[in-house]
Amino acid sequence: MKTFVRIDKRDATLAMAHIYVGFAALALGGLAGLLQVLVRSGRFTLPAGIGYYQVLTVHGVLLGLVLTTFFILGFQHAAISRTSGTYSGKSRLMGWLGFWVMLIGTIMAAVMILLNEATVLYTFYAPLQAHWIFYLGLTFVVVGSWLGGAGMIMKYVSWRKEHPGQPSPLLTFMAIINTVLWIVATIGVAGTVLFQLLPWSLGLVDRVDVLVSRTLFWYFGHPLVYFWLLPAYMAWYVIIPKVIGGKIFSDSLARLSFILFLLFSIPVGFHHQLVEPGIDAYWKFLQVILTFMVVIPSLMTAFSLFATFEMYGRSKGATGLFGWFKKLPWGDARFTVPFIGMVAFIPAGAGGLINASNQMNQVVHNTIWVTGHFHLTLATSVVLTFFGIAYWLVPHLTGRVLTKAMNKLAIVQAIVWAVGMSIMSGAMHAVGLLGAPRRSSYSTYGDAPQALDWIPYQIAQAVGGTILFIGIILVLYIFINLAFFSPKGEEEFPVGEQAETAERTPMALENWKIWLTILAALILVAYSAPFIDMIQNAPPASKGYRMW
Ligand code: HAS
Repeated sequence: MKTFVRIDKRDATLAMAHIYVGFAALALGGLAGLLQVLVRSGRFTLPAGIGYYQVLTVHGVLLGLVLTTFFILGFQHAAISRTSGTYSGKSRLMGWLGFWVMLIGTIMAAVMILLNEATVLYTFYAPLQAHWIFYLGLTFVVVGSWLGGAGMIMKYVSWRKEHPGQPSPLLTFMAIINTVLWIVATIGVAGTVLFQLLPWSLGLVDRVDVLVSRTLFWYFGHPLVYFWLLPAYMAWYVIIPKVIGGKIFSDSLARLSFILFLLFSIPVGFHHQLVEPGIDAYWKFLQVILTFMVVIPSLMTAFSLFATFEMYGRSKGATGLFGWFKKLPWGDARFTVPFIGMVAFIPAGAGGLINASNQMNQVVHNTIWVTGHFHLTLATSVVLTFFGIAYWLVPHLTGRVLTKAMNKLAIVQAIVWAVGMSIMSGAMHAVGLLGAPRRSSYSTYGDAPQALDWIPYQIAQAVGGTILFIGIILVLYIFINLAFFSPKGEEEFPVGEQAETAERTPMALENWKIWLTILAALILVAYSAPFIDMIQNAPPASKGYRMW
């Protein structure tokens, strides 16, 4: 018998509030992206004195930081309420406090960017300096996310008290791992903002140590990308099996892969700093090895997904190595949209391995290849999966249904996205190998002799980017329809079950003492000696400069 489980209305409102902000950021950030590719083509100039880097900052902050953080927190609140039960008043209050603090911080940062007082790109590296209100806004966003995370952890703790000796629901466990990962990672960015960038922008200190601030940033920056990825993996492991009518291959394997992400995603930030002086080659080497360790849980995920698809296909009579492929529900957007994201993750992950390999990194670092890499990982695999989630989550939360027409349009949207991104990201990868720099506008290198060779690729980027913008209009249209206009009804929040043949989940996987101790040890090994070294041998700090 089909039982319909609806999330409590109050929890649904909390989750939807986050998702509205996320989609508003998508609309504005997407528009900024379109302007950027047009400027890079060398055939378009921004009106009204708006600067290229200002638009680039709007794009990166809104899509890389605001869309992701708000969507992820909204999804995780919903996932925990769905699988561990309705939030207590205290958890929900923390959720709301977190939401408002994050929103206030976002508005503060956004206003400063729009006033051209914080044109520092989404990585806000020193020695670029922004207005202090921008840094304070970022602090609010981080603190707000901690409050929201605390609400989730409170619910998890109370569930475990009520169910002693039982493993927590898989989706809740995954959301909690991602929350812990985020809290540990954001300590780095909070450190640089509070102790370096804020005092410096307020004029309380004259100079800032650039290497220390970049190191603290990348201590946060790499786990940040897994904070984006893990909610997509939650959908791939737990939601997709249910949508296709199959089973989760193994609950234990899924939990183990999330634990490995928690352990190995943090002590690897140096792979973003491989060409930076001031860090001993030994520590870079160690962190490159740890980077290859963090690839393992992704390979486990690929294995588990193939197993789920194959088990399902065989149960439907498929034979041969790839017979299962034909049995998958291609007409269902809840499956097809994230599946396109999975396929994109194969070349995207291969690009990541190239980046992480020290010698090859010398070729691609700071070229637009890296931009191509994160448009495949974040802007395709992750974002398409988020869209795929939104197509059932939004109607579930608003008490509506995903209609046949919207389902069809969602598949068209994903195809448009895949075509636009293949052209744009493909051109970025290719011209990156020819040495085209990232983060630079045509006007800064238009006279360089080699820039002539880059022109066809830049035009391709503009074509791909324009197609992607059509994709954004489509997804916004679908979102508004699902949130406000589609018929009232019951849309399922799909949650998969483990296959009968799988082993029981060992409780050691939920022993936080073990995992947090190993995590702390790994961070100390990877970071303490190089960090002491940086401080002891610090060069004269930089006074900094502004980009406008
Ligand atoms: Fe990365 C730079 C290395 C993954 C995002 N990365 C970036 C930046 C961003 C980013 C934003 O080592 C730029 C930061 C900046 O502004 O400077 N990255 C890696 C590695 C991985 C990786 C080793 N990155 C990601 C993910 C991101 C992301 C995920 C966002 C969500 N990245 C780097 C490095 C740099 C870097 C260097 C610095 C470059 C430089 O010099 O500046 C790995 O995690 C990738 C592992 C993935 C796999 C793929 C597994 C495949 C799966 C799909 C299965 C498919 C199925 C469907 C089942 C091994 C799970 C099959 C169906 C069929 C029909 C076949």
